[in-house]
Amino acid sequence: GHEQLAPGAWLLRGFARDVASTLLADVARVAQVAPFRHLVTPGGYTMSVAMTNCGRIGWTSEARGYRYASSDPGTGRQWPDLPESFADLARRAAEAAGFADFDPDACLINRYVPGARLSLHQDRDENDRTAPIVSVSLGVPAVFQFGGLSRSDKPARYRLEHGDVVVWGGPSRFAYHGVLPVAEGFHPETGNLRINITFRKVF
Ligand code: MD5
Ligand code: FE
Repeated sequence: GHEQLAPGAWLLRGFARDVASTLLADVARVAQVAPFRHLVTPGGYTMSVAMTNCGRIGWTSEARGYRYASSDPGTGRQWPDLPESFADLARRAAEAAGFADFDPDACLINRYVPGARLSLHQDRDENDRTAPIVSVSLGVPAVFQFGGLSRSDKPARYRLEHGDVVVWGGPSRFAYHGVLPVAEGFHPETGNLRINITFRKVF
């Protein structure tokens, strides 16, 4: 079922379940070329979530700020190509939520161990403010916080499970959001990890 969380925000439960194994194999291939690493925020805090990217450009954080870069600062090499399985899923999910012809140029992969979290934030580093963000959850579940356009809006909570996809577009594109510390758990395909893949159109 397609559940509307707010204007422009659609939760597609289980949408990626049947391709999840393929997605995870492709995550592993990406990580062989562009290893996961813990980025440091401009505030000097090392993130508990490990990250890597694929596609034309990737999101990184450094002391001087957040930015999109066409090469991996960790290796100096270009980010790996967007796997076909990723591009196909992103496009189909966007379409199912009413966003035709989604053509992402950036794909951020987040890896959570138990206890890892993402504090409440907005995604504002993308130049294209009309395209949605498509997010795929894999592995152990997490509690997602979905707030409003003001940091002080009390967030709603949603449990996101293996294969769930959320499309954040329209007025929800700039809502505050976060991930509560991931609990100890086990998933047959990821062990104790949660993996989240986000597809974005930056330019
Ligand atoms: C995650 N990642 O579960 C989330 C999924 C990130 C991030 O937040 O920045 O890497 S993407 C959730 C998202 C994106 C854009 C808008 C909204 C949520 N929203 O309006 O709630 O690792
Ligand atoms: Fe975010």
